[in-house]
Amino acid sequence: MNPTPQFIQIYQAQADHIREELLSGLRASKAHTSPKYLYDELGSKLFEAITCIPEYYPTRTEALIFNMHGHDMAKQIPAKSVFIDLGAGNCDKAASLFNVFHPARYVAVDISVDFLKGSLECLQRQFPELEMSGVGMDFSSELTLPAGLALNPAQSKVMFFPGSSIGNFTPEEALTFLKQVHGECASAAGGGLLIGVDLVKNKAVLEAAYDDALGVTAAFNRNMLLHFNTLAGTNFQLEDWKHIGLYNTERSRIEMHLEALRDVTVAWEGGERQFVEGESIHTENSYKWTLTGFEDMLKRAGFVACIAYTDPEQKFAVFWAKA
Ligand code: AVI
Repeated sequence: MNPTPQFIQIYQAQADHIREELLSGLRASKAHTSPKYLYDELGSKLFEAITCIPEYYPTRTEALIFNMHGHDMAKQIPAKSVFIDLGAGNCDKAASLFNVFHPARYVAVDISVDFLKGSLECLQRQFPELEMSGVGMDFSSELTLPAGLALNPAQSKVMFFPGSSIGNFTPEEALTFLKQVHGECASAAGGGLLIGVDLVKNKAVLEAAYDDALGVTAAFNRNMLLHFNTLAGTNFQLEDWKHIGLYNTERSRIEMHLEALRDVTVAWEGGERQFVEGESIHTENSYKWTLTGFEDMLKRAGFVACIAYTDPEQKFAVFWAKA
């Protein structure tokens, strides 16, 4: 067995393209950005801190569900499959399941191969028998696994998308994405999707999770302004902006915004945008699903059978969706 993981980088957006995307969102009448810009180096660390705060229940609850139901899941999920981890990050979640699902191969996909390298090489030393590959790609708008992976068509594929990351897609984007996932894992060899989904619940519980007492989520959101300054050359000042995390009941989503505390002019080379006090930049949506609503979407995406595993309070669900 080759003890060195294979790495493939598909495409990295160019600095000019990123700057133009950010500035066009800033110029829009309702200013907005893509939540992917929350994750610079500090933003990723702040997100890790969020997963530890008492109010942010999703990470803990998902881990509880895997503890409670992992062995039942393993009866449904084909063993000796290729385990494809979408948004693998530090690979910890998938690694904690290797001894439950016994995959034959592990493919970790993340926006940056550089970020994956350290974790995957370390993981390979822990699991020398398991073939591992890292793929650097932004699959949020298009998911096609690279031919360079040389996946064996006779081997089943299990796609893994934990953490309720699907909540950061609009329902339309989520359906398109799930169809692409289905296209990747459907084969005569069997296969499917293991996905974590945050469920609709009491507004106060949701809002506390996205506006915690310690202010970690506020720091995570406001840090995007510093990232913006780095990527687009803007002159955002942290003291002009406050974090907002509110549940929009009609749309079943948490909305994060950055609200101007006073009239502010944001400038960059060749342009500027004025904000009046109280005006905001919409930085993230985090959709919450019902069990039936999400199952319905999985079926519309092409999955033939679904099992939902939940915690006793039904805060969160992990679906196994058979392709
Ligand atoms: C990554 N994603 C699933 C998180 C969520 O809950 O939507 C991001 C996050 N935003 C604020 N807190 C956590």
